Amino acid sequence: MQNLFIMPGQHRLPPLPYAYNALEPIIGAQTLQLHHNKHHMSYVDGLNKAELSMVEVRNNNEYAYIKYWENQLAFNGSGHILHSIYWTIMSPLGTGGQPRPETLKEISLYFGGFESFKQQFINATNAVQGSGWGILTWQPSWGHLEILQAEKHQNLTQWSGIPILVCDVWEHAYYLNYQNRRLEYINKWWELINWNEVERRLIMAKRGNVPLIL
Ligand code: MN3
Repeated sequence: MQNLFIMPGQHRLPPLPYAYNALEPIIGAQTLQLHHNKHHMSYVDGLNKAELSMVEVRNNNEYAYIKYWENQLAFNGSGHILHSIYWTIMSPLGTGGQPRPETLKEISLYFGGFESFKQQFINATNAVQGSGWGILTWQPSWGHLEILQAEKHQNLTQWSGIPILVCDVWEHAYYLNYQNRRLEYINKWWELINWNEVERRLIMAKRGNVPLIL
């Protein structure tokens, strides 16, 4: 088992596993740079700030703003985790490969086939209301995969689910390249999926291990 303890306020932005222009032409360098260096960074900063503020809150026994800080923990913590996964489950065009055996097995068992899974994932992701995510999650409480939407980063989850494959459909993820054409972005993004990483994450999740994000 992992022996991990991140002190309050010590979260760090993980490096991208490729260059900012590596996902061209599907995701442009400017989009990727802003997304990683500005947007994701702001979630890391927001999470650190919330954790450190909660240390003060506890020390001072002053809970007037507890609702705000709890909201910040959920929003920024979930944003940090989902973006950290998002970078790793994409790969430069042409190197994403095909779905691997364990992934295909679990998808077939629950969704009745890969094409059914793909259609549900794409439709669910495209239909997210406002800013959010399409998420393939391993649900250890049921022993099967599930597709969920997330609004913002933290709403509409099933607790204990472990995200395996995530697609960011906040406008900042695609607007420079696709403007309002979210579905076109999702279909193109599909070609970037790093199936080896999806397989690795699924196998670890089934063992009860959540892969380290940093
Ligand atoms: Mn984003």
